[in-house]
Amino acid sequence: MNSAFPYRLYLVISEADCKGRDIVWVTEQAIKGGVQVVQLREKHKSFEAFAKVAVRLKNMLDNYNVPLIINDNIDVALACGARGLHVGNTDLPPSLVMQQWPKCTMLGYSIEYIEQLYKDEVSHATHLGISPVFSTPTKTNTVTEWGLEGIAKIKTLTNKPLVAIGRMNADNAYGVITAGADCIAVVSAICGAEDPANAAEAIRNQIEKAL
Ligand code: TZP
Ligand code: MG
Repeated sequence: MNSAFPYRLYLVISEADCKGRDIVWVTEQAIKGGVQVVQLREKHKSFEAFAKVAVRLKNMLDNYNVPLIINDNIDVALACGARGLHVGNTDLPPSLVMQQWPKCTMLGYSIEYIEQLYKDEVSHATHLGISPVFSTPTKTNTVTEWGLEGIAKIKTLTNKPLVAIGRMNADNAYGVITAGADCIAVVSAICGAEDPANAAEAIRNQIEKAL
């Protein structure tokens, strides 16, 4: 267990992922099922709309002491009082995030190709996304499909906590943790489920079994 990143199940969510249901409801159900950290990832909203949903989500998450991470928008993160930010390899680099927001305590950085691990930017992140472990219709503009071998390889190159993302579900969670991931991040297997609490619980159970 990494004391700086003690989370095992991570929900990545947008309003569009929730099949017409309220994002705060879906997220709260997911927490009841065992989700421990939440990232709001809104790719097509105005600043105002993004910030509004972030504030609603943050108010609910505070009741559970579950941290909120904002995808790739430092202004929204600051506006809603989020715990942290997540950036990819074409976003604001981690070193500049920390310059602009020195008090950011959770900074995720997506590893999309192996060369990133040989550069200094990774040192500024608090955890790394293995993106994607398996290719997924949820995000198609990806570079490397890491697979289980990729998780093991990345683990030899860094001590940062590793968050596996990309088609994660209850069937593959056990193998992904066994391969070396510290945490599993999920969009559709939870947000798209009829019962998000049950879906989260099934994944969390597989994670706990693998630990
Ligand atoms: N980054 C890499 S894969 C992905 C993101 C945001 C989407 C994962 O979605 P799903 O539905 O859990 O495969
Ligand atoms: Mg991005």
